Amino acid sequence: MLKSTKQSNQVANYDAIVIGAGFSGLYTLHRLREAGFSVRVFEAGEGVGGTWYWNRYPGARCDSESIYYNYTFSEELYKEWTWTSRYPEQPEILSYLNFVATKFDLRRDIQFKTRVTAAHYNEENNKWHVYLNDGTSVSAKYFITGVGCLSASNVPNFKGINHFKGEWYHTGHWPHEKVDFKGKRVGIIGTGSTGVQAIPVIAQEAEHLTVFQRTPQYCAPARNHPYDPEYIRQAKENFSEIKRQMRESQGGQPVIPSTKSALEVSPEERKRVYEEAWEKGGLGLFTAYYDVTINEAANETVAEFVRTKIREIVKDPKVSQNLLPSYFYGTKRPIIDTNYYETYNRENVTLVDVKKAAIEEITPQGLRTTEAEYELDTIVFATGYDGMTGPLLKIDIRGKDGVSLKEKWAGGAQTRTYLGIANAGFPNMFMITGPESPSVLSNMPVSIEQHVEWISDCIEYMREHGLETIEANVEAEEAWSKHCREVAESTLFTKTDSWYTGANIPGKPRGFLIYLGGVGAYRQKCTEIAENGYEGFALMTSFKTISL
Ligand code: NA7
Repeated sequence: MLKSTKQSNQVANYDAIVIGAGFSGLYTLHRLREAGFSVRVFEAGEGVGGTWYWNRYPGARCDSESIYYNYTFSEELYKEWTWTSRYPEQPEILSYLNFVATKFDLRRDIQFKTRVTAAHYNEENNKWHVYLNDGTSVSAKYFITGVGCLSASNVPNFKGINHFKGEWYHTGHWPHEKVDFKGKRVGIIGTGSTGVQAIPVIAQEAEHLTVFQRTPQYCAPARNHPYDPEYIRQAKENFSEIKRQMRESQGGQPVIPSTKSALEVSPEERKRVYEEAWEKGGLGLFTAYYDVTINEAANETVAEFVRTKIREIVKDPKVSQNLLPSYFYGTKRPIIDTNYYETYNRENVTLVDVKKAAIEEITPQGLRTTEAEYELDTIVFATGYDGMTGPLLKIDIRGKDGVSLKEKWAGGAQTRTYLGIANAGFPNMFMITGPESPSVLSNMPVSIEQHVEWISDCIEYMREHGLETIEANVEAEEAWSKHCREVAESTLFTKTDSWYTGANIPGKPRGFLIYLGGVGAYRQKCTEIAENGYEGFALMTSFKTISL
């Protein structure tokens, strides 16, 4: 439709501006461009990949199974790409996304090495003015964020960090060159999904690895293995059915939810089911019974099963005691690992409990806790992210009347969105997997595709109906946020301090910004809203507002 044009003030104007060239941005570009819109993507990295471009730390891999961790919008693409193993490693996912970018010729509309610093809505011309870190700006009718939920890394503000004489890295900004741990005394802070993946790999190379653990974790073995070509052939043959099941499921993978309570079966039967899940590997413990994340007693049955495994695997009883988690199983990200607990049996690995003896300071030579000093050559921060709102609030986004997203969300305490896609006061702005959508508690590519398709269908609808702006109503937003909170509060998720609740970032208000109703139900809701002429949104032509 519209071609990119230069306005009189030389600002390039597009139909849509997209931030980020990960799974979200790549598909948005493809989809909107195919529909005839002019699109420009801005990406801080030097290449495509998003999360998988930045997270190059040792052991980085995805915890969704490969054959489900990909796009399903193109059967041809699905059939052309062949995954090598059950859980894809970072280099393979990055190759996949590069393959996608080449196949659909996406790079020509992506400006790399460019960070969006601000985006302001101009009510006079109904356009978004987007400011870039090279000092230039561009404008567009639609402003779409594909910034990911976990791209604002969290390096805790430890005293002395700038005086450390060795090297330090955050896992989310890992160098492109291999980091050499040979002969080094390495310290790693953090035992979330990232730390658990990195620890066994670094331990194999480092002279000594000291793990600084604040919260012990529940992990289950990944049992990763190369794919049998016959399994892959069948998956490709059953593409349509797999796609349907993923889209209608709870978590974005074709898992049939259990209808049984963990408490209605005998302890022997429960143990049999948990042992089977443990042997199979993956997230089977999480989905074994429907009430694991909603009932405390049911939850404790899984929690104790994992603790028993830890006691069996880790030989030193003092170390195994320090590794026993006590929060509700699954209310932090359930982790799948490869030799994580086993790594604590190595002679060159030490576990330090920083809940008992907190980190006081990073010293020039290493790290000091309230109890001891550790000499280190390298420190790895596997300390996670300011999740969900963090990536959006890093950008100065301002809607109507110059009100910023930061002001609207009042530091996070008042975070309200409509469907996790739109915000009242921010016309023609769309968030892909924004706060209050299923996002990180689903298989991300499935949720991303659903948002991209919903948003691009909406933009096509606007064009067909000659509409100028679309904006969420305050009432619709309030109702959605309330529903989102009610669903979360009916589970155990809100009872644990985690990055899901914002508790990992000092001063961040507590909230739960993930929709737990499941991707199938959520998709249905979004579809109904669109079919009802975008219920809950105000749609405006240049002449009048149509409120629905
Ligand atoms: P996570 O899951 O947020 O883990 C961060 C880890 O770092 C966790 O063990 C934290 O302990 C620890 N941490 C954070 N700040 C500190 C301080 N100040 N002192 C000591 N320890 C600290 O991030 P990941 O990168 O592992 O995973 C993020 C997501 O990526 C994951 O959930 C998947 O969805 C993919 P805590 O548990 O807060 O006590």
